[in-house]
Amino acid sequence: MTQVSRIVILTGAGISAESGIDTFRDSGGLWEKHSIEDVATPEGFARDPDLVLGFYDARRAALADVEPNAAHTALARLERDFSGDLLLVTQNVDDLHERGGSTTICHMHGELKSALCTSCGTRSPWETTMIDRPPCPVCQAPTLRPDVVWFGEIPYQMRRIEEAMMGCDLFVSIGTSGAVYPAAGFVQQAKRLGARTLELNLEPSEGTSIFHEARHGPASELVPAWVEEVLGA
Ligand code: BJW
Repeated sequence: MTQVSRIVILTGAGISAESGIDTFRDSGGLWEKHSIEDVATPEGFARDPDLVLGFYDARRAALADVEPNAAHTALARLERDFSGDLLLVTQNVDDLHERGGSTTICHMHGELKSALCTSCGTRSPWETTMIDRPPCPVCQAPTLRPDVVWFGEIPYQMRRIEEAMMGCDLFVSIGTSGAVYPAAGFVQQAKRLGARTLELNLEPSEGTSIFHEARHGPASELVPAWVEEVLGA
């Protein structure tokens, strides 16, 4: 592998699949069991807040039963041992990158373990349930919602991501179907800016032909092998 000095990594649900967290669009995934319009839009939340709060409460509670896998820990090793710049951008709302040992993570679609107050706008760390309408730790209003990015909302930290994309020489996409924008457009953006692009996914994603290189297989195998290559170069 040629020497690289600035890497942007984008991860999606596929990196957490082998830890036991359902993906969205695979067979048996979350969108087969729940309607996107009902649980992942602001309109769905306004229509039936109990349904949405219950959906995210259950997913938050389920985090207690899963552990990071070899792909998460390999990315943490890369962060620790890589001498260049690295930004890990995840679309995932789970905390497996943190628990795998990564420390600098950009959660562009928010986090299950965070609450957003719709009254005062504060984002607070959150471990328990929201369906019982607990008060916001800051303004006390019983108006918390999951701090996740639904369709039609603007993802977090877009400026930070764009800045990192501008200077990167390698963009790597791991475990994402490439079906949701703006993340699905990062590969084109990176290419336009002159970066090399690599896909690591179980199967070809929607945008697989855009990447300079695509490797297909389970993240727990592909990611540690790729990290080994980068650190050994
Ligand atoms: C493995 C594996 C293993 C399995 N190893 N791999 C028309 C055109 C363009 C855009 C739009 C459009 N109409 C509407 C839009 C915009 C819209 C959008 O993209 N819609 C599409 C459906 C077309 N996007 C938005 O609304 C976004 N906001 C926005 O655009 O704002 C405007 C703006 C942007 C920027 C600047 C200024 C303004 C917001 C999108 C929010 C997405 N939210 C969700 C829910 C989050 C909360 C929650 O978790 O419930 O985010 S939806 C869901 O999809 C979740 C995920 O992060 C996201 C992506 O899914 P992901 O991670 O790719 O999972 P899967 O299941 O799709 O794929 C898993 C992959 O893993 C598969 O490929 C497997 O093969 C693989 N895999 N096992 C390796 N072991």
